[in-house]
Amino acid sequence: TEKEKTLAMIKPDGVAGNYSDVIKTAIFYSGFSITQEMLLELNEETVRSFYAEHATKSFFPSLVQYMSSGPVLIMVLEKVNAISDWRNLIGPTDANKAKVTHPNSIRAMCGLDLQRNCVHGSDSPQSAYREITFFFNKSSSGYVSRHDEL
Ligand code: YYY
Ligand code: MG
Repeated sequence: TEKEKTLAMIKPDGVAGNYSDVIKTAIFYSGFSITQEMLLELNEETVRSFYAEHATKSFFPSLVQYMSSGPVLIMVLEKVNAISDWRNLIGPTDANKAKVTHPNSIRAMCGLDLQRNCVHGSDSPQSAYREITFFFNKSSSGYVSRHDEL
C-alpha cells in the first residue's frame, strides 16, 4: 500500500465549461492530493505525441484537433491506488454511455460525448510514468531514480 501517482487532465470542453473547480473538489473529496498542476494550450504536435498509441485510429485527426482547441488543466494526483481509483472516478470513455451506466462519474456529469469526455486519466503504471514525465520533469515529479522507471 504505497502511494501512487497518476496523470489527470481536464480537457478543452471541461475547462471551457467551467468544470475545473467542481472536478478539483471531487478530487479532494475522493482523497487525492494534487502535487503538480499547470494550465496550458497543447499544440497539435504535442497532442500527436501524447496520444501516439492512437496514431493509426480513424478518430486520431479529430482527437488532435479537439485536444489543441483550447486550454487544458494538467494535474498529477497522488494517493494509494491513484491510477485505478481515478479511472473509476472518471468513468467510461464515452460520456453518453457513462450517463447511462455510471451516472455519478465525472465523464457522465461533465462530459459531452465520446470525444469531448472532459477528463483524461492514465490507464496503467507504465502510462502514468510516461505521461507524468511527458509534462513534468522527473525530479519534481518524485521519480528520483531509475528504480522508479516501469
Ligand atoms: O483512456 P480513455 O481516454 O478512456 O480512452 P482511449 O481509448 O485511450 O482514447 C483516448 C481518447 O480518444 C478518448 O478519451 C476520447 C477519444 N476517442 C474518440 O474520440 N473516439 C473513439 N472511438 C475512442 C476514443
Ligand atoms: Mg487511454
